[in-house]
Amino acid sequence: MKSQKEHSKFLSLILRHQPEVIQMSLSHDGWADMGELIEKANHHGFNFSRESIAEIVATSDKQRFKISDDGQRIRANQGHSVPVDVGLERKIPPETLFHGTATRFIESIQAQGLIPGSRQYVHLSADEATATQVGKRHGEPVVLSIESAKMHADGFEFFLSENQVWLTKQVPAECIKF
Ligand code: HQG
Repeated sequence: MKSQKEHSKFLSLILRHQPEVIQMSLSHDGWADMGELIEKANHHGFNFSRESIAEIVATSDKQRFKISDDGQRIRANQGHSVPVDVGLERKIPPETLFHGTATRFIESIQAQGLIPGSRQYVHLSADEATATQVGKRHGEPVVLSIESAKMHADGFEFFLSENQVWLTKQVPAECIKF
């Protein structure tokens, strides 16, 4: 039987990256119908119920998902590679934000700055500990300090997702402290 973590990762796959894996599509604002999701995921060996999804959403360490007020739909709060508009809140960032990455990417980041890769945005955090955890996913972690207030003054937009992840389209190398 698959673990709750495997089920959570599968929800991330469907709601952020590849809904087509189970022949679903997301609404323009990122929602998936719960009933359809449960039925189609169950055909792919993932045994979801409304109760088990509610538990994953409630216990997600990063609060990755949100269920609509009427309980009929679910979406990811951030992290998408598919082009959806979750209505992110534009916000003035703090002086400094952090980005966790791996040592093997540093040379390229020094040359290009931070780019979103397959995702819609570059992901930043307000605290260094979170950034270290994110970096560890890719290898030997390094935490970069981002001059976010300076970027904002220069016209870059910042957004804060429902689950408190800071997002921006790109970070020029000259605004990164290595
Ligand atoms: C790196 C997780 C070379 C970037 C986390 C990162 C996060 C470059 C990797 C969220 C580069 C992309 C996102 C450049 C950026 N050259 N490498 N110019 N610019 N990179 O997974 O930020 O647990 O797409 O440093 O907690 O690691 O899934 O992004 O290492 O919030 O909910 O390219 O995903 O959340 O990797 O992680 P990712 P990320 P969940």
